[in-house]
Amino acid sequence: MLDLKELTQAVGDLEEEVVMDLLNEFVKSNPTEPEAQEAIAACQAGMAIVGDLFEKGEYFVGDLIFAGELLTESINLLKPVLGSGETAIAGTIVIGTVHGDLHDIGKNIFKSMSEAAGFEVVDLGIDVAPELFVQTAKENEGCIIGMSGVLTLAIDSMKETVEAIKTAGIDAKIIIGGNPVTKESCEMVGADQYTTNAAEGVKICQGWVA
Ligand code: B12
Repeated sequence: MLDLKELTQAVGDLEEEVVMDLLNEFVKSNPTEPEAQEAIAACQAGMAIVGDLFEKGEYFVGDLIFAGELLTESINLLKPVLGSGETAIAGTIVIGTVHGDLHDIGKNIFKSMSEAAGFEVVDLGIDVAPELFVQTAKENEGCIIGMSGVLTLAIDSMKETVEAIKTAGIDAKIIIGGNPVTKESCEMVGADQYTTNAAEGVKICQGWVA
C-alpha cells in the first residue's frame, strides 16, 4: 500500500530516491487508475510544500526547477497506469499554458489523463499567445479549449485569450485549470468551467462530449 502522506512529504523534501522507490513499488503492485490519481494528488500536495518553502526563502529557483523535474519523472512513471482507460476517441481538446506563464507540469498531467480517457489532445505548449489558441481552435472545429496557468498574472492572460476566442466567433467550451483558478476568477475570465484537479477536469470534458 502506498503511503500517500509519505509520498507528499518526500516530494516536499525533494527526496528523489525516496519518491522513485515509493512509486516504483506502487506501480509494481498493479494499481487501479483511481489509485494512480490519488498518487498524483499526493505529488501535487508535495509541490505545494515546495512552493511554501520557496516563499519562506528556504528553497530557491534551482529547487523549483528540481521539483518540476521530479514531478515530471513521477508522472512518466505513473503514465502506464493512467493509460489503462478507454481507446475510442472521445473528442478533441486544445490545451496550452497561457501567455506569460512557463509552468507546464499541471498542463501535462491534464494532457496525460485526457489522453488516457480517449481524448485527442492538441498541445500548444507554454507561453501561448491568444492568436495561437484562436487559430488552432478554428482548425479543430468542435474542440474543447483548455487553458493552464499557475502565476497570478495567468488569470489576465486567460481573460485576454477568452476574449480573443469569443471575438473570433468560436463557439467552444472553455475550461481553465491551475492552482490560482477559482470560481470568481472563472467568472472574471469568462470560461465555462474551472478546476484545480486534472481528474475532475477530464470528467467535466467527458460531460461536454457525452
Ligand atoms: C515547479 C515550479 C516552477 C518550475 C516550473 C517547471 C515546469 N516545467 O512547469 C520553474 C522553476 C520553471 C518555475 C519558474 C517560476 N516560478 Co514557479 N513554481 C513551481 C511550483 C513549485 C510548482 C508548480 C506546479 O507544477 N504544481 C504542481 C501542479 C501539478 O499543480 P497545478 O499546476 O495546479 O496543476 C494541477 C491542477 O491545477 C490541474 N490543471 C493544471 N492546468 C490545467 C489545465 C486544465 C485545462 C485543467 C482542466 C486542469 C489543469 O491539473 C493538475 C493536476 O491536478 C509552484 C508552487 C506551487 N505551490 O504551485 C511555483 C510557483 C507557481 N512559481 C512561482 C514563481 C514566482 C516563479 C518564477 C517567477 C520564479 C522566478 N523568480 O523566476 C518563475 C516564473 C516563470 C514564468 N514566467 O512562468 C510562484 C507564483 C507566484 C504567483 N502568485 O504568481 C509559485 C506559486 C511559488 C511561490 N509560492 O512563490 N516554477
